[in-house]
Amino acid sequence: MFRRLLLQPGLPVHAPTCRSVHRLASLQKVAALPPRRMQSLLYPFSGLEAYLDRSVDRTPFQLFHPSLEDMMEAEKLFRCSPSHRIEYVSSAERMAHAPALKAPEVCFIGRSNVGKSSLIRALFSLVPELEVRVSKTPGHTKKMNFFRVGGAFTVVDLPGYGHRAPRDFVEMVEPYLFGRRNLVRTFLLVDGAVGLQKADLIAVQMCEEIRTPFAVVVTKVDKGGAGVLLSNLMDLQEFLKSRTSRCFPQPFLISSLDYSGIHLLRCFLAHVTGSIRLRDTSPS
Ligand SMILES: Nc1nc2c(ncn2[C@@H]2O[C@H](COP(=O)(O)OP(=O)(O)OP(=O)(O)O)[C@@H](O)[C@H]2O)c(=O)[nH]1
Ligand SMILES: [Mg+2]
Repeated sequence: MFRRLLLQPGLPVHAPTCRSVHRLASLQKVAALPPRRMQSLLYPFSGLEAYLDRSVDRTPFQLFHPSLEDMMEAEKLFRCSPSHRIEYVSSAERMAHAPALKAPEVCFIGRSNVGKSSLIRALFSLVPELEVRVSKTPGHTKKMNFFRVGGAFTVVDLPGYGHRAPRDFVEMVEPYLFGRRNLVRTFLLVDGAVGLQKADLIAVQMCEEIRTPFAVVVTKVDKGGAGVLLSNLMDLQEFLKSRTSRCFPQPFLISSLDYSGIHLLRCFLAHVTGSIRLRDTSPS
């Protein structure tokens, strides 16, 4: 199935980057922002609502709407301590080489350059010493990279499909998606500035066929403007509603640049891996 996603073989790229903690990486800093700014950072869909026709049903976009307290609880999991180490485990080119980990696992998949590694880096930004490599050149991530979040869960950064995908992308990723027993959620990333592409449609079909439920993450919401984003979002929502049965109905809007939606996604990861018990997820 994924074979059709390979447009061009990959070339090695080496672009190590330095990291510092973003000022909005922690909720404590976000909570000090003016209320409207805080609201749109934590729940990015709320920032788009003003542009939306009154007839559009908002419900699917707000299904997962945890309180600030729940997000704070989730954030604790993304902080390192001697008893809760957040670390890179290993990389694997084949399923047989994937580390034997028992904790629930989530993985991030999407076109090359859609922002998978950047998202993982933003999720782990409270651990600046943890290196997650990103690059503006497509095809940067060549292997499946495993990151352990204490004993709670594992996050897997997968290589991208499409332009400059690794030559052996299919051999690497398909057996993982179909065979990894502890995989509890697949996150399919779609670029919010360009919308669903042909290759993404194949990926959605693929996600429908694997045992694990999946959710869509809309990346780069800081780019392209609200009109373009909203139009792409409505098309995506319509497509997911009519063509999927295993996809969580709410797309997660994120920007790894300005941290929109990162705190909400941290909380969702903590929730789907059974790492926290939520108090309330309905919109207030
Ligand atoms: N404006 C903006 N740019 C982003 C965002 N996330 C990632 N990028 C940029 O997109 C480019 C690709 O980012 P990566 O995170 O390396 O993408 P990837 O999906 O891991 O790519 P591959 O490893 O090649 O599959 C980089 O130049 C990032 O800086 C975002 O939220 N907003
Ligand atoms: Mg990458």
